[in-house]
Amino acid sequence: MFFKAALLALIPAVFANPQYYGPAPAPAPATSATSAAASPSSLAATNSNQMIVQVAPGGNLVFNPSDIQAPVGTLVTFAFPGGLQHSVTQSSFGSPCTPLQGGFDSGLDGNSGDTFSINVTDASQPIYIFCKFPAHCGLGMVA
Ligand SMILES: [Cu+2]
Repeated sequence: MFFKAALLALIPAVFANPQYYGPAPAPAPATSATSAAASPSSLAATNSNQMIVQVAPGGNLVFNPSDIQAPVGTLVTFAFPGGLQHSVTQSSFGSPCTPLQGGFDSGLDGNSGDTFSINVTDASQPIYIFCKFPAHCGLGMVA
């Protein structure tokens, strides 16, 4: 219910959410994401165990939505727009534009239709992400 929200995140703030995604699967930018108990789904439709986050929708340097609460078992799938490269890179509170050591990182991806997914394995801790393309984080591309 959060995706598709017309969120024009004008405030480049880091939002703290009580969730933790755990170790990321190996970066596999071209995989289509389905959760274990789900039928195939497109990026336009989610099932109860999947949330879609758009990466730089419409060329805006944001993640949309930039603030979600995902219970354990959720597959959070980031959808890349193609064109300009972006990434989904884990950071930490206090260092929102610095990769978290040992954190996940999609790598820079400019291919339309590519996705990067993480599984929520612990909902007790927040997780922070940013785009590591030069300057994007400082311009507000955080979530
Ligand atoms: Cu970016």
